[in-house]
Amino acid sequence: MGIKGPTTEQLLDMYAAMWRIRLFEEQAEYQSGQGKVLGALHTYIGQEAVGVGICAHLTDADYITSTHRGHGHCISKGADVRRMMAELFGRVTGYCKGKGGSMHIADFAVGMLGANGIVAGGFGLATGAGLAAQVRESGQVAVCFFGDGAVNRGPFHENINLGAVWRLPVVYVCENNQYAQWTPQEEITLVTDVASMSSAYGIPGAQVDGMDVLSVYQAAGEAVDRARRGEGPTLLECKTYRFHGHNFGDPQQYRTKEEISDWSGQHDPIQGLGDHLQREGVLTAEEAESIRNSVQEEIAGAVRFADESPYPGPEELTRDVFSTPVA
Ligand SMILES: Cc1ncc(C[n+]2csc(CCOP(=O)(O)OP(=O)(O)O)c2C)c(N)n1
Ligand SMILES: [Mg+2]
Repeated sequence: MGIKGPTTEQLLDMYAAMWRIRLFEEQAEYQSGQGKVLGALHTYIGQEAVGVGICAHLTDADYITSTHRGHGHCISKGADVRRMMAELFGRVTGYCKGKGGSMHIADFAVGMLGANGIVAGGFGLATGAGLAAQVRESGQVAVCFFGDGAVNRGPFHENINLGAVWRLPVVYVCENNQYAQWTPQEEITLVTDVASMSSAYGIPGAQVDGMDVLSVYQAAGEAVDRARRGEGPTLLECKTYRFHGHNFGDPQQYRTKEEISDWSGQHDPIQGLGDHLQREGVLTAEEAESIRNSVQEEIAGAVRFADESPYPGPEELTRDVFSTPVA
Protein backbone atom coordinates (compact mmCIF):
# COMPACT_ATOMS: atom_id res chain seq x y z
CA MET A 1 0.00 0.00 0.00
CA GLY A 2 1.65 3.23 -1.16
CA ILE A 3 1.62 6.49 0.71
CA LYS A 4 -0.13 9.38 -1.03
CA GLY A 5 1.69 12.64 -1.45
CA PRO A 6 3.54 14.67 -0.70
CA THR A 7 1.52 17.37 -2.43
CA THR A 8 3.32 20.29 -4.03
CA GLU A 9 2.35 22.42 -1.06
CA GLN A 10 3.80 19.86 1.34
CA LEU A 11 7.01 19.63 -0.70
CA LEU A 12 7.49 23.38 -0.54
CA ASP A 13 6.67 23.38 3.19
CA MET A 14 9.26 20.65 3.76
CA TYR A 15 11.85 22.57 1.76
CA ALA A 16 11.22 25.73 3.83
CA ALA A 17 11.20 23.75 7.10
CA MET A 18 14.61 22.22 6.33
CA TRP A 19 16.00 25.70 5.66
CA ARG A 20 14.36 26.94 8.89
CA ILE A 21 16.27 24.30 10.83
CA ARG A 22 19.56 24.85 8.98
CA LEU A 23 19.52 28.63 9.36
CA PHE A 24 18.32 28.50 12.97
CA GLU A 25 21.22 26.20 13.81
CA GLU A 26 23.79 28.27 11.91
CA GLN A 27 22.65 31.35 13.80
CA ALA A 28 22.65 29.48 17.11
CA GLU A 29 26.28 28.47 16.50
CA TYR A 30 27.25 31.99 15.48
CA GLN A 31 25.53 33.48 18.52
CA SER A 32 27.14 30.86 20.73
CA GLY A 33 30.53 32.01 19.43
CA GLN A 34 29.51 35.56 20.40
CA GLY A 35 28.79 34.39 23.95
CA LYS A 36 25.05 34.92 23.60
CA VAL A 37 23.92 31.30 24.03
CA LEU A 38 23.97 30.00 27.58
CA GLY A 39 24.79 26.31 27.93
CA ALA A 40 25.61 23.49 25.54
CA LEU A 41 24.51 23.46 21.92
CA HIS A 42 24.01 20.33 19.78
CA THR A 43 23.00 21.17 16.24
CA TYR A 44 20.84 19.20 13.81
CA ILE A 45 22.65 20.38 10.67
CA GLY A 46 22.69 17.51 8.14
CA GLN A 47 19.82 15.63 9.78
CA GLU A 48 17.02 17.98 8.69
CA ALA A 49 15.30 15.47 6.39
CA VAL A 50 14.51 13.15 9.28
CA GLY A 51 12.52 15.46 11.54
CA VAL A 52 10.85 17.17 8.60
CA GLY A 53 9.96 14.02 6.64
CA ILE A 54 8.42 12.41 9.70
CA CYS A 55 6.56 15.37 11.17
CA ALA A 56 4.96 16.03 7.76
CA HIS A 57 2.57 13.20 8.73
CA LEU A 58 1.68 14.56 12.16
CA THR A 59 -0.82 17.12 13.38
CA ASP A 60 -0.51 19.31 16.47
CA ALA A 61 -2.52 16.66 18.33
CA ASP A 62 0.15 14.01 17.72
CA TYR A 63 3.12 13.76 20.05
CA ILE A 64 6.86 13.68 19.59
CA THR A 65 9.66 13.20 22.07
CA SER A 66 13.13 14.45 21.36
CA THR A 67 16.78 14.31 22.39
CA HIS A 68 19.66 16.58 23.36
CA ARG A 69 19.81 17.41 19.61
CA GLY A 70 16.27 18.71 19.67
CA HIS A 71 15.98 21.99 17.72
CA GLY A 72 15.20 20.22 14.45
CA HIS A 73 12.41 18.22 16.07
CA CYS A 74 10.93 21.37 17.62
CA ILE A 75 10.95 23.25 14.33
CA SER A 76 9.62 20.26 12.37
CA LYS A 77 6.69 20.07 14.81
CA GLY A 78 5.93 23.77 14.44
CA ALA A 79 7.50 25.36 17.51
CA ASP A 80 8.10 29.12 17.49
CA VAL A 81 11.69 29.95 16.52
CA ARG A 82 11.52 33.24 18.42
CA ARG A 83 10.77 31.55 21.73
CA MET A 84 13.38 28.90 20.93
CA MET A 85 16.11 31.46 20.28
CA ALA A 86 15.08 33.40 23.39
CA GLU A 87 15.45 30.19 25.42
CA LEU A 88 18.97 29.66 24.08
CA PHE A 89 19.78 33.26 25.03
CA GLY A 90 18.46 32.65 28.57
CA ARG A 91 15.69 35.24 28.22
CA VAL A 92 12.36 35.33 30.01
CA THR A 93 10.41 35.11 26.73
CA GLY A 94 11.92 31.69 26.04
CA TYR A 95 10.04 28.40 26.26
CA CYS A 96 11.31 27.78 29.82
CA LYS A 97 11.59 31.48 30.74
CA GLY A 98 15.28 31.17 29.93
CA LYS A 99 15.88 28.70 32.74
CA GLY A 100 16.07 25.47 30.73
CA GLY A 101 18.20 26.15 27.66
CA SER A 102 18.58 24.12 24.49
CA MET A 103 18.00 20.68 26.00
CA HIS A 104 14.69 21.46 27.71
CA ILE A 105 12.60 23.08 25.01
CA ALA A 106 9.04 21.75 24.91
CA ASP A 107 5.83 23.06 23.38
CA PHE A 108 2.79 21.04 24.42
CA ALA A 109 0.53 23.20 22.22
CA VAL A 110 2.07 21.57 19.14
CA GLY A 111 2.59 18.13 20.71
CA MET A 112 6.32 18.57 21.29
CA LEU A 113 6.82 16.85 24.64
CA GLY A 114 10.36 18.00 25.11
CA ALA A 115 14.02 17.81 24.28
CA ASN A 116 15.90 15.67 26.74
CA GLY A 117 19.41 15.80 28.19
CA ILE A 118 19.21 12.14 29.19
CA VAL A 119 20.20 9.86 26.32
CA ALA A 120 17.20 7.51 25.76
CA GLY A 121 15.09 9.72 28.03
CA GLY A 122 12.32 10.07 25.44
CA PHE A 123 11.36 6.39 25.21
CA GLY A 124 9.19 6.25 28.32
CA LEU A 125 7.53 9.56 27.50
CA ALA A 126 6.61 8.51 23.96
CA THR A 127 5.44 5.06 25.01
CA GLY A 128 3.34 6.62 27.77
CA ALA A 129 1.89 9.15 25.34
CA GLY A 130 1.03 6.27 23.01
CA LEU A 131 -0.68 4.43 25.88
CA ALA A 132 -2.69 7.55 26.75
CA ALA A 133 -3.80 7.86 23.12
CA GLN A 134 -4.80 4.20 23.04
CA VAL A 135 -6.78 4.44 26.29
CA ARG A 136 -8.57 7.60 25.11
CA GLU A 137 -9.11 6.10 21.63
CA SER A 138 -8.11 9.50 20.30
CA GLY A 139 -6.34 8.36 17.13
CA GLN A 140 -3.19 10.25 18.13
CA VAL A 141 0.25 8.89 17.32
CA ALA A 142 3.48 9.38 19.29
CA VAL A 143 6.89 9.50 17.62
CA CYS A 144 10.03 8.83 19.64
CA PHE A 145 13.21 10.29 18.10
CA PHE A 146 16.48 8.86 19.40
CA GLY A 147 20.11 8.43 18.33
CA ASP A 148 22.19 5.34 17.58
CA GLY A 149 23.84 5.80 20.99
CA ALA A 150 20.49 5.46 22.78
CA VAL A 151 20.02 1.97 21.32
CA ASN A 152 22.50 0.66 23.89
CA ARG A 153 20.49 1.87 26.87
CA GLY A 154 17.83 -0.16 28.68
CA PRO A 155 14.84 2.10 27.85
CA PHE A 156 15.19 1.18 24.16
CA HIS A 157 14.48 -2.48 24.91
CA GLU A 158 11.93 -1.97 27.67
CA ASN A 159 9.76 0.50 25.80
CA ILE A 160 9.83 -1.07 22.36
CA ASN A 161 8.92 -4.39 23.94
CA LEU A 162 6.03 -2.85 25.87
CA GLY A 163 4.85 -0.83 22.87
CA ALA A 164 4.92 -3.99 20.77
CA VAL A 165 2.95 -6.25 23.13
CA TRP A 166 0.34 -3.57 23.80
CA ARG A 167 0.25 -2.53 20.12
CA LEU A 168 0.66 1.12 21.04
CA PRO A 169 0.46 3.84 18.38
CA VAL A 170 4.14 4.73 18.57
CA VAL A 171 6.80 5.09 15.88
CA TYR A 172 10.33 4.62 17.18
CA VAL A 173 12.67 6.62 14.94
CA CYS A 174 16.40 5.98 15.19
CA GLU A 175 18.48 8.79 13.73
CA ASN A 176 21.56 6.77 13.01
CA ASN A 177 24.19 9.46 12.46
CA GLN A 178 26.90 6.84 13.08
CA TYR A 179 28.43 8.46 16.14
CA ALA A 180 27.53 8.70 19.79
CA GLN A 181 29.35 11.81 20.91
CA TRP A 182 32.92 10.98 19.77
CA THR A 183 32.50 7.23 19.42
CA PRO A 184 31.84 5.53 16.07
CA GLN A 185 28.79 3.27 16.19
CA GLU A 186 30.66 0.08 15.22
CA GLU A 187 32.89 0.38 18.31
CA ILE A 188 29.95 0.08 20.68
CA THR A 189 27.26 -1.78 18.71
CA LEU A 190 27.97 -4.88 16.62
CA VAL A 191 24.55 -4.78 14.94
CA THR A 192 24.85 -1.46 13.13
CA ASP A 193 21.61 -1.84 11.15
CA VAL A 194 19.29 -0.82 13.95
CA ALA A 195 16.14 -1.59 11.93
CA SER A 196 17.04 -5.30 12.03
CA MET A 197 16.56 -5.24 15.82
CA SER A 198 12.81 -4.91 15.24
CA SER A 199 12.61 -8.67 14.73
CA ALA A 200 13.55 -9.14 18.40
CA TYR A 201 10.31 -7.37 19.31
CA GLY A 202 8.02 -8.82 16.65
CA ILE A 203 7.36 -5.49 14.96
CA PRO A 204 8.20 -4.21 11.48
CA GLY A 205 11.49 -2.47 10.92
CA ALA A 206 12.43 -0.22 8.02
CA GLN A 207 15.68 1.41 7.04
CA VAL A 208 15.80 4.52 4.88
CA ASP A 209 18.25 7.03 3.52
CA GLY A 210 17.83 9.75 6.13
CA MET A 211 19.42 12.32 3.82
CA ASP A 212 16.52 11.96 1.38
CA VAL A 213 13.40 13.60 2.74
CA LEU A 214 11.16 11.84 0.21
CA SER A 215 12.34 8.39 1.35
CA VAL A 216 11.84 9.40 4.96
CA TYR A 217 8.38 10.76 4.12
CA GLN A 218 7.37 7.52 2.42
CA ALA A 219 8.55 5.18 5.18
CA ALA A 220 7.20 7.44 7.92
CA GLY A 221 3.81 7.54 6.22
CA GLU A 222 3.55 3.77 6.35
CA ALA A 223 4.65 3.62 10.00
CA VAL A 224 2.32 6.43 11.11
CA ASP A 225 -0.65 4.94 9.23
CA ARG A 226 0.01 1.56 10.78
CA ALA A 227 0.11 3.12 14.26
CA ARG A 228 -3.13 5.04 13.61
CA ARG A 229 -4.84 1.85 12.42
CA GLY A 230 -4.08 0.32 15.84
CA GLU A 231 -1.55 -2.17 14.47
CA GLY A 232 1.26 -1.10 16.77
CA PRO A 233 4.75 0.32 16.53
CA THR A 234 7.38 0.34 13.80
CA LEU A 235 11.13 0.73 14.29
CA LEU A 236 12.25 3.14 11.60
CA GLU A 237 15.97 3.70 11.13
CA CYS A 238 17.12 6.74 9.20
CA LYS A 239 20.78 6.58 8.15
CA THR A 240 22.05 10.10 8.51
CA TYR A 241 25.06 12.24 9.37
CA ARG A 242 25.61 15.36 11.42
CA PHE A 243 27.70 17.84 9.46
CA HIS A 244 29.01 19.71 12.51
CA GLY A 245 30.54 18.55 15.78
CA HIS A 246 28.69 16.67 18.50
CA ASN A 247 28.36 20.00 20.25
CA PHE A 248 29.49 23.50 19.36
CA GLY A 249 33.25 23.63 19.91
CA ASP A 250 33.88 19.91 19.32
CA PRO A 251 37.30 19.64 17.52
CA GLN A 252 36.14 16.40 15.82
CA GLN A 253 39.39 14.46 16.05
CA TYR A 254 37.53 11.16 15.74
CA ARG A 255 36.62 11.57 12.06
CA THR A 256 38.33 12.84 8.93
CA LYS A 257 37.69 16.08 7.09
CA GLU A 258 37.17 14.01 3.91
CA GLU A 259 34.39 12.01 5.51
CA ILE A 260 32.64 15.18 6.62
CA SER A 261 33.01 16.94 3.28
CA ASP A 262 31.86 13.84 1.41
CA TRP A 263 28.61 13.72 3.38
CA SER A 264 27.97 17.45 3.34
CA GLY A 265 28.96 17.78 -0.33
CA GLN A 266 27.24 14.68 -1.75
CA HIS A 267 24.33 14.08 0.59
CA ASP A 268 23.05 17.46 1.71
CA PRO A 269 19.31 16.91 2.26
CA ILE A 270 18.31 20.49 1.42
CA GLN A 271 20.32 20.57 -1.77
CA GLY A 272 18.87 17.15 -2.62
CA LEU A 273 15.25 18.25 -2.32
CA GLY A 274 15.98 21.60 -4.01
CA ASP A 275 17.53 19.85 -7.02
CA HIS A 276 14.64 17.39 -7.18
CA LEU A 277 12.04 20.18 -7.13
CA GLN A 278 13.88 22.07 -9.85
CA ARG A 279 14.16 18.96 -12.03
CA GLU A 280 10.42 18.34 -11.57
CA GLY A 281 9.62 21.93 -12.50
CA VAL A 282 8.06 22.63 -9.10
CA LEU A 283 10.57 25.31 -8.19
CA THR A 284 12.85 27.67 -10.09
CA ALA A 285 16.29 28.62 -8.79
CA GLU A 286 14.92 32.12 -8.06
CA GLU A 287 11.99 30.73 -6.06
CA ALA A 288 14.36 28.49 -4.09
CA GLU A 289 16.49 31.52 -3.29
CA SER A 290 13.46 33.51 -2.23
CA ILE A 291 12.29 30.74 0.16
CA ARG A 292 15.74 30.69 1.72
CA ASN A 293 15.79 34.48 2.02
CA SER A 294 12.42 34.68 3.68
CA VAL A 295 13.42 32.00 6.21
CA GLN A 296 16.64 33.92 6.83
CA GLU A 297 14.57 37.01 7.65
CA GLU A 298 12.45 34.96 10.03
CA ILE A 299 15.54 33.72 11.86
CA ALA A 300 17.02 37.23 11.98
CA GLY A 301 13.72 38.28 13.58
CA ALA A 302 14.10 35.50 16.14
CA VAL A 303 17.58 36.73 17.04
CA ARG A 304 16.29 40.32 17.39
CA PHE A 305 13.39 39.10 19.56
CA ALA A 306 15.79 37.17 21.80
CA ASP A 307 18.26 40.03 22.01
CA GLU A 308 15.60 42.55 22.95
CA SER A 309 14.02 40.32 25.61
CA PRO A 310 14.98 40.72 29.28
CA TYR A 311 16.66 38.07 31.40
CA PRO A 312 14.43 36.49 34.06
CA GLY A 313 14.41 38.47 37.32
CA PRO A 314 15.41 37.07 40.71
CA GLU A 315 11.75 36.28 41.43
CA GLU A 316 12.03 33.50 38.82
CA LEU A 317 14.66 31.68 40.84
CA THR A 318 12.19 29.62 42.88
CA ARG A 319 9.26 29.60 40.43
CA ASP A 320 8.56 26.38 38.46
CA VAL A 321 10.92 24.48 40.76
CA PHE A 322 9.19 21.33 41.91
CA SER A 323 11.13 20.38 45.02
CA THR A 324 10.17 20.20 48.64
CA PRO A 325 12.25 22.32 50.99
CA VAL A 326 13.88 20.32 53.74
CA ALA A 327 12.58 21.54 57.10
C1 LIG B 1 22.19 8.62 30.19
C2 LIG B 1 23.23 9.47 29.55
N1 LIG B 1 24.47 8.96 29.35
C3 LIG B 1 25.43 9.72 28.76
C4 LIG B 1 25.17 11.01 28.39
C5 LIG B 1 26.25 11.85 27.71
N2 LIG B 1 25.92 11.95 26.26
C6 LIG B 1 25.32 13.04 25.76
S1 LIG B 1 25.01 12.90 24.13
C7 LIG B 1 25.70 11.37 24.08
C8 LIG B 1 25.78 10.60 22.79
C9 LIG B 1 24.45 10.26 22.24
O1 LIG B 1 24.60 9.67 21.00
P1 LIG B 1 23.36 9.42 20.07
O2 LIG B 1 22.27 8.81 20.86
O3 LIG B 1 23.84 8.66 18.89
O4 LIG B 1 22.89 10.88 19.67
P2 LIG B 1 23.63 11.96 18.74
O5 LIG B 1 24.45 12.82 19.66
O6 LIG B 1 24.45 11.24 17.76
O7 LIG B 1 22.53 12.74 18.13
C10 LIG B 1 26.16 10.99 25.32
C11 LIG B 1 26.81 9.71 25.60
C12 LIG B 1 23.87 11.51 28.63
N3 LIG B 1 23.52 12.74 28.28
N4 LIG B 1 22.90 10.72 29.18
MG1 LIG C 1 24.42 9.32 17.06
